Amino acid sequence: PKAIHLSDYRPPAWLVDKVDLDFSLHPSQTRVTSKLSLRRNPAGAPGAPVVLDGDGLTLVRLAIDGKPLAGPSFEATPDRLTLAHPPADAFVLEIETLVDPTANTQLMGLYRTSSNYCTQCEPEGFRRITYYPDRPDVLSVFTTRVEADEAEAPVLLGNGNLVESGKVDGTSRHYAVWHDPWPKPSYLFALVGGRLAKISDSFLTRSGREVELGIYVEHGKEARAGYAMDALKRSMRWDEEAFGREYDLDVFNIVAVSDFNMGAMENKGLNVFNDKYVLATPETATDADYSGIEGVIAHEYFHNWTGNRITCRDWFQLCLKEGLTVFRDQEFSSDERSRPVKRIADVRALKAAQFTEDQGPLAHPVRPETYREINNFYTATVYEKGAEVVRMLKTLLGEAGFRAGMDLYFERHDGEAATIEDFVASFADATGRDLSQFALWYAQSGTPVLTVSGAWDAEAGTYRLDVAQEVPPTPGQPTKKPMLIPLALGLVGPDGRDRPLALGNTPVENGVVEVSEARQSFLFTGLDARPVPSLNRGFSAPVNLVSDLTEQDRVFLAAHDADPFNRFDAIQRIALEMLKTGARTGSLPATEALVTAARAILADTTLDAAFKAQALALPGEGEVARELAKDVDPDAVFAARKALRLAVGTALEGAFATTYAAMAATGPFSPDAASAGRRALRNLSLDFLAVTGSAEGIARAKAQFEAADNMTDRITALAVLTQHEVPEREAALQAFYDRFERDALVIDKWFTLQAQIAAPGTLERIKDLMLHPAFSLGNPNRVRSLVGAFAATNPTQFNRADGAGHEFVTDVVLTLDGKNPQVAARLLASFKTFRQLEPVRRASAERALRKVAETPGLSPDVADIATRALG
Ligand code: BAL
Ligand code: ZN
Repeated sequence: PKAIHLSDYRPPAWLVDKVDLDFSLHPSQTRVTSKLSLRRNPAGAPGAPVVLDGDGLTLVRLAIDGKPLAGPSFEATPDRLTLAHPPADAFVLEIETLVDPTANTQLMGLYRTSSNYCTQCEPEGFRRITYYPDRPDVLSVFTTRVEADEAEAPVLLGNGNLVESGKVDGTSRHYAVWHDPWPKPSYLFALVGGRLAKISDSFLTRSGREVELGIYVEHGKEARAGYAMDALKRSMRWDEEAFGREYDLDVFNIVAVSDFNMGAMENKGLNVFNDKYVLATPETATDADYSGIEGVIAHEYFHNWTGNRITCRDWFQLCLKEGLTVFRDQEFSSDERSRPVKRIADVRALKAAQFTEDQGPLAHPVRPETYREINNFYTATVYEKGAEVVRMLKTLLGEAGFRAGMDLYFERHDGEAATIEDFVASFADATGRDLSQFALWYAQSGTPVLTVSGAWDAEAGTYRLDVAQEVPPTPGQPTKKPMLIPLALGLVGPDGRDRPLALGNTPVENGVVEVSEARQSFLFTGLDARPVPSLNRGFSAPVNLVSDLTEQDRVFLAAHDADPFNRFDAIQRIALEMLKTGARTGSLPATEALVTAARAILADTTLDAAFKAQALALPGEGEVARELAKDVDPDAVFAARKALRLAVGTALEGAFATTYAAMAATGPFSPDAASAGRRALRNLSLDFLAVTGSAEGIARAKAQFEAADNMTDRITALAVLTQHEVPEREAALQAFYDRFERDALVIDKWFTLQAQIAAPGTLERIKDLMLHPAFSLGNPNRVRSLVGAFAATNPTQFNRADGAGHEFVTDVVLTLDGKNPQVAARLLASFKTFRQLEPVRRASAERALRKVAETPGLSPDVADIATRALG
């Protein structure tokens, strides 16, 4: 496919004032009639033809202002409908197409899932339903009539409010008409039809609108949707309080489906969800699942303003809605749970996914300037780094300045398709600040490296911080400009307390200095003793920090830093340095410093359990590899990590045993954050206590596995058992399967655990599991839980030195590409780190990628990833 460039943007030549859709649902021949009220755009190219997008469409009939159209007055191919000489500057175009939802395995457009009908239109799925100007800057008012056989689809849902429903006389069919008064782009269109159960509730907005809430699930799963409903109502209230945003329709519906490419979709008034982010009971969902549900429900709901009421001008602006909405859902979860623990979890995820992306061949700016396949840009950079950029804006402008900017953005752009420039200008205009340097965060890819060193002058009582910044080269961007980096920091005195921060006579506001030059020094004055600097507090900027802190400084910060994030970061950094040395040299350095820091954190009664669990969970193999950056031998990383786990587990055995007992549940299961934190710390202790593989450790895990009254405790115990080559492993895996075999979402966890076993037999095990009746290549959750988990979270086996892991994954990619290119491309993107591998594994990964790249007939999705990865 050819490259599309941001600089080529042109306004649409034709606008659609309203669209009336009529769907006659049928498993293989769904008839779609669309009436578009087209009007020439005064701002568009004069005299331009009408060119509508299609994708694999079959045209049945065409009419203009009611008159059938034939012959040379139009040209229709499966991928385009052109009226070279449209009759007037405004007319109604009627289009009838036929689509086959059952044959739609791409899960884009109209498709079937568990016999129900549903749609996914973002980014370019609507063109698989009917010919349309399928671009986000064409906003229209949609009215949708859906008709179906009543027995096949008793429930018929659309965007907006229900205006009419009834039976079709003399037939077994019925219909519903939905009207959405808010103009929207086609990517926010949705319909659902099927046999679904509903749980109902309601919400009263602050201005008094009564909103009917519905969550639709497969029959029998009603009892699992309660937590999602609760999260929805909390999200609706929070957006009113935190951003002044109120819901704007009489109905808000969510439908959970089991075949879905993404996590969920924010269609106006009709969110469609991967059921993984709706369904939960204590027996089937982990604490991570519960917080995932809360976060995704909030995210999709928050899109109603950031994405729907204000949408994107073009797909280059994807971060305008995604980065901002991730920021909003992170803030929501922080308010609902523990702010520091949420921040730690988010930064862990950011580093694992986004820093890794930034460091490899798929690196791209938060707002890309070119793409070949937009589906491949729903990335950690657009989403998570996009959220970090919004967070930095808030840090720079302060609470009030940030809110003023958001208010102005909503006021100016409601009902529009906006750009990043519009967004940034709202903050600049609301606060009077020049944000032109800041805007580089949207344009420059790569993670900045901030190198910091300190100089203490005892006589003058000053501490000088010398800061250098550099953004490494990334694809298409060999050189970079200095960024504006908000660096939150503290100077911690020997007593463990923060000293007041002053540069000369000027106090530092909110503890944030602004780094804006390639090299810069900050002279802090009025100090009574050499401080230890606590840098990038709260991870105020998404940078790689290189500092001259010693291991001793870090032990000190781990025990005393007033910033909880940096207490976490200090202990993690101690561990990371040990792991890097261990992986490079084959033997771990002395581990006392880590043990001391870990012991202090475990014993600190002021810290909550969730924080302790995060602080004591050693950096993952992926993070160590990313830090090593080149010639990585995943086996050496694994060995170093295992040795360090052993050292800590052995040294702190008594403390972990005490903690394990102390964190036992005291009452019935509750998914709240405090209870989840206790489970996390208890399960972390369980893991460390079993690290030697001792009979006692294994027996404890087995006992917990058998006695657990919730999925978190059961699956962690099973995870501990699967790491060890013991007879208990296979027995427990079998018992787990027998217990949950009818529950696909739980069986996904069973697939994942087996895909993660770091042993040579795993590849064969996965190949066998792909033949298991519970597995299906057609279902994205199954593919991700087995093959995706293998490629993304089992570095030793995916990167086997004999190349078998790479070859296996690319074979699956090629098989899958014919069915579902989006999921195939995602899977192939797991190769993004291959250049950091040592030469033998790097060569094997490259061979596998080349084989993909040279395969004829690839989808644009897979071709794009293969080409850029090799790039
Ligand atoms: N818009 C795609 C799914 C999401 O980010 O909400
Ligand atoms: Zn989103």
